[in-house]
Amino acid sequence: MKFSITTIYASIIWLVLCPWMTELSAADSDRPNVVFVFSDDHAVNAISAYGGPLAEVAPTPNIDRIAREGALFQNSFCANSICGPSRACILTGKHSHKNGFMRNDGKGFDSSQWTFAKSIQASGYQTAVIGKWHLHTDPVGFDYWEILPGQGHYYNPVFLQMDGSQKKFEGYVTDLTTDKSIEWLQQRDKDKPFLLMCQHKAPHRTFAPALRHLGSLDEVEIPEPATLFDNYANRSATLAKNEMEIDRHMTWAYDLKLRDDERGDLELPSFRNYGTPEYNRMTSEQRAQWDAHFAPKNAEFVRDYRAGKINDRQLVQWKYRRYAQNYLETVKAVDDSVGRLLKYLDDNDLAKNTIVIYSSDQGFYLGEHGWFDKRWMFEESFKMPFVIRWPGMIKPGSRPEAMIQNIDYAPTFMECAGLPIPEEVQGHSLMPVLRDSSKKVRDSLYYAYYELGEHAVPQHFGVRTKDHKLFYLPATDEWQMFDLNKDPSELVNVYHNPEYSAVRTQLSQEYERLRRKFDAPNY
Ligand code: SGN
Ligand code: CA
Repeated sequence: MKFSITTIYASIIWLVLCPWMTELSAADSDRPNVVFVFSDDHAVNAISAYGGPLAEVAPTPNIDRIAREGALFQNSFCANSICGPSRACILTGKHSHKNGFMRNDGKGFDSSQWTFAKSIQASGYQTAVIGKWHLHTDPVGFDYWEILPGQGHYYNPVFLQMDGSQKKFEGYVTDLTTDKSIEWLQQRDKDKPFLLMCQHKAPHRTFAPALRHLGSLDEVEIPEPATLFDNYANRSATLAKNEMEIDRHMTWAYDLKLRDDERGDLELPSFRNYGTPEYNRMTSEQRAQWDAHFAPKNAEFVRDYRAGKINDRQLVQWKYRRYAQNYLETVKAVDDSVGRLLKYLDDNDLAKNTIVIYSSDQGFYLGEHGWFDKRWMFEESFKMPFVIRWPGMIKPGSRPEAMIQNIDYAPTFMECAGLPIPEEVQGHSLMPVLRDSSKKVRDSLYYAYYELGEHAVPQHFGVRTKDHKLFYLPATDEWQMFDLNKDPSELVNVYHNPEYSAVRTQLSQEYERLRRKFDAPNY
């Protein structure tokens, strides 16, 4: 290889300047820190600041504090309602077909591509990701990472270490993820801005609460959603073929916490049996606390069921109640985590110059349409919570109506850090909305779901505007269209209704426009 004199001089100048340039940006105290608290499957309906039907029975005071002191985005959505793909959209600012992580199939995130984390790290930020990652390849763009393998476990979980080893920790995953996040904050270089991504497994299936929260909602009546007994009429017949019903598909031991040995010879309609992986991981002390909560309730249920006191409808209601209580109790530790992180920022004089965000990879059904799980472009799983605090920038108590999407996070972080947004990024920076909550960033959203059959949800692709939603199901060549104002629960497909022909034309054109704009692949 030949080197010209100019190349050698340029290299020397670069070597001398490089550390100095990093120092320069590091010393730039105007650049805000970022604490991104991200959970898994946390529905907006289970965050009290969003004011849904569960707000009173299951308050989330710490997440609500972020909303009170900052902004709560009322129309925040994902681009693909499933875990790994949502995370890839966040890192890259691009739709799934562009970042390549289209489904949770274990293929692995291509970490050679651009991510905001890499850029921010290169610009002098200290970066860390701790907790659930679920992208199958090691994190890149982080000075420190400690992640759960795959979905991870709730009790006594294993964390993957940067040196390739795996370590098991005694305790509850949400608390451990928070402990590790705070430890990282404590040991960081205090002269540099930082990005911390604290990513919880909770409240993902199997909805296993922290022991200290077991029974905390025992005395609370949990309201049932109006569509708990949805019969799936007036929409695609595909909906009735789902495998995500509380009634037919929740498993007794795994989801509902009624073990085979507690059930005895009682015949109960069942779907699959996934066993009791979390219970099997517990120490004897942990099990004793778990059993003290569940065993008497399970015995009473078995007795009543055997005595014929529970009819089919009541059985669904019992399952809903059990599911919702576990889910909402699991959320409590996530809210505690937010409280601990906010306290750390307060105690260390960091609150003022730190952006704090709470979000979750997609929404979730809490009995709406009779479902658990996500995936569909219906509101409950399409929506993501997004609350953000940035003192001095965001007016406290803001409630922006702008339709935002997870592909917007990367460009927002770039602009916050004073960095240029690459041309290829498909999302928009939210800075205009953070400055002025009446601003919007788009008129319509593009959605694409590519999974191949889990929970029997077919692939579908659509557009949502402020007032309407249209999506296409290639497998059955069907279109579904909903009037979000008249029918917020999305119970009637108006695609073939002549009264909507003008809207239908306009939405179809918008859908095609977005597909061209984003260079979406054929079905
Ligand atoms: C697991 C769950 C599913 C869930 C997917 C995706 N089954 O497969 O119920 O839909 O994860 O969730 S389980 O038996 O493993 O609990 S995601 O959050 O990773 O997208
Ligand atoms: Ca998820």
